[in-house]
Amino acid sequence: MTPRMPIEPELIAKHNARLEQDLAADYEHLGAVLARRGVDLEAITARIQRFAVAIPSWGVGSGGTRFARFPVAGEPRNVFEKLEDCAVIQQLGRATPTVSPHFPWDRVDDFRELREFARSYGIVFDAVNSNTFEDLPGRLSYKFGSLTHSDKAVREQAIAHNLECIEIGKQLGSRALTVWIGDGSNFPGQLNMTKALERYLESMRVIVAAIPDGWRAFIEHKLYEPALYSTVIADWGTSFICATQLGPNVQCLVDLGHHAPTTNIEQIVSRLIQFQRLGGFHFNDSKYGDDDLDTGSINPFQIFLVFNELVDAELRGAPGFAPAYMLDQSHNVTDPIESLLESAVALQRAYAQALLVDREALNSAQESNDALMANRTLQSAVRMDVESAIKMARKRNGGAIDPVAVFRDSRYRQCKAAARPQDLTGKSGIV
Ligand code: LRH
Ligand code: MN
Repeated sequence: MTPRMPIEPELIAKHNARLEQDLAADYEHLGAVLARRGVDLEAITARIQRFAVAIPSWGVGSGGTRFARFPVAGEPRNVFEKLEDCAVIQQLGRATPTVSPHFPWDRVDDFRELREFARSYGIVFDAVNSNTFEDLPGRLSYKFGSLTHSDKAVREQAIAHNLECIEIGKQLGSRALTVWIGDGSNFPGQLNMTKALERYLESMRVIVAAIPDGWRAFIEHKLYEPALYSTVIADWGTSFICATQLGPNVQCLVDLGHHAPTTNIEQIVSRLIQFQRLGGFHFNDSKYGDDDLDTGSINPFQIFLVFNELVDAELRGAPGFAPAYMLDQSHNVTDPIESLLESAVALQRAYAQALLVDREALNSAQESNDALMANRTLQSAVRMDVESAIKMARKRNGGAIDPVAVFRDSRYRQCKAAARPQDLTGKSGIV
């Protein structure tokens, strides 16, 4: 069944026809440059074609901060409209075939209908995200925590929500549950930090016991926010210890924005790979805190260094290496569809450049402590212009050579602004 296409395929073909000749010339040039290095461009392009990252369902709406949120006209009002927009990103970019949903934000009455709706666009559901950081009317409050709350009734409510997310995920065809909790404290002395982690493990054991065969549970750590003094799952070490305590199907999820600015994230990634606990990523970028900015928009070298570890693991066949790639961003001043298109490309770029690292030269420089040559080996890969390889991979996957140009020319956003009337008065909050 050919998936439904939200954008006229003829428009993509018209745009590609104008760009194809230049692309062929650039691609041939890159092929010659890489051939001189003994690298087969076709092999690189084939790997880029297989690269995939999940779209966060909450990412196609406008994001905001605690100060304000400035909605984009025509933004999605429910999960069905979110999936339509995700289908645009997949049709034009051909690197985002899955969507990671969040509950209760994406709750519907009939999850099988939702699965069918997604399938009609060729979209599949990725890891489900639980939410025990917001209160629902008539429910116990998570003000002082959820899975670690001192009140057993609140912990049981949070556990029940996660069990429900697993049941929903089964109906949607997901194969993982991501558990991020904001539990922590704002004052020294407010929380018994040992008891809090004991309660976390006690609660997670119930959740993990309900994880179906073939599924994984991802623990997402975060340094701070909303808790501003201590966070129960604050860093990769705590996440790793908990994963090893909870079972082999429990792994650590690395959200790039969840670390102090100076943290060496690529080393955390190499550790989690080494001990087979790297569950996956929430890719984004940041300058200060958990800014959830577009991937590669602030520090593209950071993303490259992370992919340098991932490609090394992929090429050496690291045991248990199967990271789930997802974006987790908040689009406050751009069109979310354009930002997600560009962010998927930023990941393809980092992946392609990491594939160009001369690993033999790097290894001998490292073994002979030739620091300059080792760093230069990485620098020469990250300096490679791989745009034509990414464009060729996208075109061969049936996408647009210039997705943002086609998106703008399609006037999709303007059409949706008319089709999705809503009040654009900004209220605060990230989604
Ligand atoms: C927490 C987080 C988590 C999501 C939320 C939307 O900061 O990264 O992954 O549940 O953002
Ligand atoms: Mn995240």
